[in-house]
Amino acid sequence: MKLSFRWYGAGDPVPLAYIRQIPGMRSVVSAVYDVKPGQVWPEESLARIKADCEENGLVFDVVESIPVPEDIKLGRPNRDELLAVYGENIRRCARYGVKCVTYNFMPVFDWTRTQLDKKASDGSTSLVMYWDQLRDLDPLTDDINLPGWDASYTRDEIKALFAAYAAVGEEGLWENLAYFLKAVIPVAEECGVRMAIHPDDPPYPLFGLPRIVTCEENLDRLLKLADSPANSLCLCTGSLGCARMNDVPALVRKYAAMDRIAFMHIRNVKIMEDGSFEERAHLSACGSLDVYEIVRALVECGFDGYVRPDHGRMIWGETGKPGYGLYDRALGAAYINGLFEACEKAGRKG
Ligand SMILES: [Mn+2]
Repeated sequence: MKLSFRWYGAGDPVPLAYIRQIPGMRSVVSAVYDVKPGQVWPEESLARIKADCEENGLVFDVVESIPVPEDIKLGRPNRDELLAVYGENIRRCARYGVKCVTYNFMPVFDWTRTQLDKKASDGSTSLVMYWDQLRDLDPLTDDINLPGWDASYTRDEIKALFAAYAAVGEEGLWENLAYFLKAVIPVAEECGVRMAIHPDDPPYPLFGLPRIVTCEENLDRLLKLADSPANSLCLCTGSLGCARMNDVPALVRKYAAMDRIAFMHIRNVKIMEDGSFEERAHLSACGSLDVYEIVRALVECGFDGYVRPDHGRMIWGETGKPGYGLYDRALGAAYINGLFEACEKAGRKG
């Protein structure tokens, strides 16, 4: 596996000079943040990220993400133009050494949480989603502003988007994803890039918006839409694992054996009795996921893709981007390194 770390560019409070000090760290996961979705990424921006990483002894070879514009997800008439831009961005990334591009196909909002700084008994804070905080919210009537949601939409724009997605529905979203893949996968194949779709987070519909990258049946359907290693998964253990229906170690084993995982996001979550969940430390004992079994599945399948410690808690007084501090993600990286070493050596003896 290739150990990687997400870095939000020059404005990230975590400098590359610190990231390089994490034992075994190899790759940087980043993106161009200075243009809007649907625009071409300036080559200077990609060249800058690559140079900054190289100066710090790191490789810039994973992009997270090239965002998919809503008009593509909705199948609107201007999508061909936007798909041409998307393809051009993949080509540009490849020109600067990128081998894996992450994206998601979630309508309107990315991840949903109700609180970003929930304090645990040890004084650390983390992201949580509690149903009792969410249940009574209606984005169409309330002026809700959940953490992580794009606040640039006006309420009328949100209403229009919700109505558009209601009309598209789940099957329409599948059709639009198929159309997207048909345009994008040949480009990725041509330039040696693996596209890695991130599961929906959480993996079930919220506020009536359709969600499709959610469970084994749907992951199978997705991979069949384009039967190519360029159409692969970014298997996020915390996103799939916050719903009880998903047996994450089994999913990892299945898709790693098929060589359809390009990128692993490893983190732990604790599922509460009512289906709410809390992000926890990476250790198996801290949450609902058996992280040892997940890594063992990867090792036994000969996984050689990218792995990053996903969201960390805020610990030791660190402040910054929730989920993306240095300390707890570095602890996660150390733990992941340990699990890989143990599984690899056990495998050799067996
Ligand atoms: Mn993730």
